[in-house]
Amino acid sequence: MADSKPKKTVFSGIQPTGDLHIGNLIGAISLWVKEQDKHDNIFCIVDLHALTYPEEIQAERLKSNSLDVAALYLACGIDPEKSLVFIQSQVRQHSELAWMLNCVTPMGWMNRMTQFKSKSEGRETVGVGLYAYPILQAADILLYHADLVPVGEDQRQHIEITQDIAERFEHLFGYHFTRPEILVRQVGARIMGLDDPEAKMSKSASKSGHAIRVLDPPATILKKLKSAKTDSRTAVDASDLSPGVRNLVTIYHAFAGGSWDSALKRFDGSGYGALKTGVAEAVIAGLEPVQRRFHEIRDDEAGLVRFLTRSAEAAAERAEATMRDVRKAVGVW
Ligand code: AQP
Repeated sequence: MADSKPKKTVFSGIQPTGDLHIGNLIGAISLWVKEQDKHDNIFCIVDLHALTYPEEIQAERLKSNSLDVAALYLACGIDPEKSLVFIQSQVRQHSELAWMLNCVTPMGWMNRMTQFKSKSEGRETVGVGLYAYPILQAADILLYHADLVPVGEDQRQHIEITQDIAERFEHLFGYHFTRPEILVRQVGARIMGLDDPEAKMSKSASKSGHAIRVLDPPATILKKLKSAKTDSRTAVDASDLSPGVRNLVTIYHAFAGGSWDSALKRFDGSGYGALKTGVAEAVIAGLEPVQRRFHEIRDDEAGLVRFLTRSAEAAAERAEATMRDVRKAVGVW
């Protein structure tokens, strides 16, 4: 008998601010792929979010980065038959709802956002857009009445504020948005920098040894892992992992599959040289098919743009259905 339970709607996205790294892959995309059969999936390339660092924008580059990210989604295993994949700026309703949510979100809530604090640190000028970033993210999610948002651990506070914004909107205007829940991996929800295991691996970090890019060639991956920071010991002690060693075992576990215990057992007592080589082998083997598919998809740019435009039209239909009711609730035309 067919399962009559309606599928849950999943929404997530990545900003095209640079080359994706294995943290994005492990923390977010792998979770999307793993769960995609079960749900109604919407995966977005959130280019409007990338405008929050306007000094770093080069228009042509941003457009091409968006295509790279879309090709990577598909190369990593997002199936267009099961998931909607589109570029955020092609669906204008995201900006429209974001404005309405800007108007209902108290500034006190935004002042508590820790990511704003870290992302604005050291910058001479910080735009209002960076401050309001979580509100645009809330609009992305609420527009499709998403039930689940699969993301890395760093996004938890943003999903919580999305629930609060939905509640305040309902209180003010009587319109009910589905309250989204966060979906995170048990292991690998926060991959740390190779050069600094206390800091999240990030696209925008500039040091070359910080992140493994999804498109890094094998020799680069090996080199980066060989120089990953560990600790003053020489061999893995499974009962007492330092942050750097834990990060490496976590990366191995994400690529090799199997249980956390089997990953630990595999390296317990191994020297750090063997650990790093073992991790590199798993990462290189895991990324090889992704890189191959990426180039096949990306090389047909016209085909990719056609696909994304069609998907954006389908997304816009769903978004417009929400916005018709939202406009009515608010009293705008
Ligand atoms: N280090 C990480 N470990 C696990 N998950 C991570 N994510 C990001 N870094 C890690 C998850 O990847 C998704 C994409 O996030 P984003 O591009 O929208 O923004 P971000 O979180 O700010 O990612 P970056 O890589 O750090 O980019 P920049 O440097 O441009 O800000 C999210 O689900 C995120 O949790």
